[in-house]
Amino acid sequence: MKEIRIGMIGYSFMGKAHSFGYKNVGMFYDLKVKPVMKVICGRKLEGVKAAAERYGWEEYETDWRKVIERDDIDLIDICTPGHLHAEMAIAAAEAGKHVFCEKPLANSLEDAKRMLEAVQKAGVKHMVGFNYRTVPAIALAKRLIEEGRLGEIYHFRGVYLQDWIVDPDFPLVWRLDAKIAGTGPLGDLAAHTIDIAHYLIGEIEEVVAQEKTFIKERPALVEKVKGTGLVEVEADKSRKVPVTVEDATMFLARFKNGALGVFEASRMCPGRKNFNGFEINGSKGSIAFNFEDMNILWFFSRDDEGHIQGFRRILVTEPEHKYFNVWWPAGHIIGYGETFVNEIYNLLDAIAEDRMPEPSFEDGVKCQKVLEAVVKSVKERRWVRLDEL
Ligand code: SOE
Repeated sequence: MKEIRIGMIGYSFMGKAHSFGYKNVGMFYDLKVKPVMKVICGRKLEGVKAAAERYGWEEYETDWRKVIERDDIDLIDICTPGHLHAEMAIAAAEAGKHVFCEKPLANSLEDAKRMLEAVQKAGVKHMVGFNYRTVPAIALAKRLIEEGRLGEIYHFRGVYLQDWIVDPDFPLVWRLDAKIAGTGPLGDLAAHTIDIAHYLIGEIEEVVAQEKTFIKERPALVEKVKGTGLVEVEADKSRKVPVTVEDATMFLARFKNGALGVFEASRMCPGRKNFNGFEINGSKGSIAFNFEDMNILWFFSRDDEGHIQGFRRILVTEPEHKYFNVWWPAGHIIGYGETFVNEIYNLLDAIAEDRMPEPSFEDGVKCQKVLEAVVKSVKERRWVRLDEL
């Protein structure tokens, strides 16, 4: 069987999630190509060595350019913070490698467009890590909409809420530094909601936004390498540094198909741990979803007879349900990790069949345009049309 030899750059949260995907995909999916976890790359030798051993990579490296130059690597998987995505993806494309890049595609629309141009010029396959498209309940939402069960779509209401920085003593990690992350929950969380909206509803035409940074400075970060070589985060309370991204963002949107959108992303919502949720209302019905109950889709149909009308709770674990049917018997629910296995199957199968995976860098650029329009709207305090960008 043809091998796809992978070089992955980055080994923290997303590096671990992608490693979980490569390691398990062959156990649940019938593959047409064999993924080989060849080399993992990271800045800190102790950390990346420990990650290689723990996650199951054959080799480890601290210089990402050496990984890209190797002729025994077919696919480069970029799991770094956003400020490095463009340089790495363009170098990988120019070296003739397929590219899988975490979201958001880049920290600017200009960089995202350069990345798309590079992969198209190189003729390589490219995918962006919007893993939530492979949640079985979200795939079912797409099926119900495509079957016309919601009728004409009036509203998309999406929120992505977390609470991990609500403590003012939480240190200034990279996600709170604009030089590295680009934006705060806008690019990190709302990017997912925007992609889900594109996937389920269609393209956005214009936005108007507001944002706020509630906690304007935080303790400096002290990184300690743990015994296992992986990095631990500590706060140096004697030193305060400025937060340069928003803590919360919200925006209104008008979709090209006439639907109205409301989007919110915040990390300041005590009790909301990874509340990636949406509700869609149409002329014939509604659906509602929240990732913290990821195996459930709520569906209301006006076609039901009056005396039995109501939101039904669909447990999305039947063989008919896309992205669940390879896992377990009905009712044996799945979790966050399985969405990486599902998306990595999509990537490998597309490469095997010589077709473009979805979501590709084109979808990544579409999302980046909305992110850029939101930033512009906040700055200029006005509605911004995407065709202005
Ligand atoms: C933010 O904490 C984060 O890790 C995002 O970066 C991921 O994309 C999301 O799936 C979980 O939360």
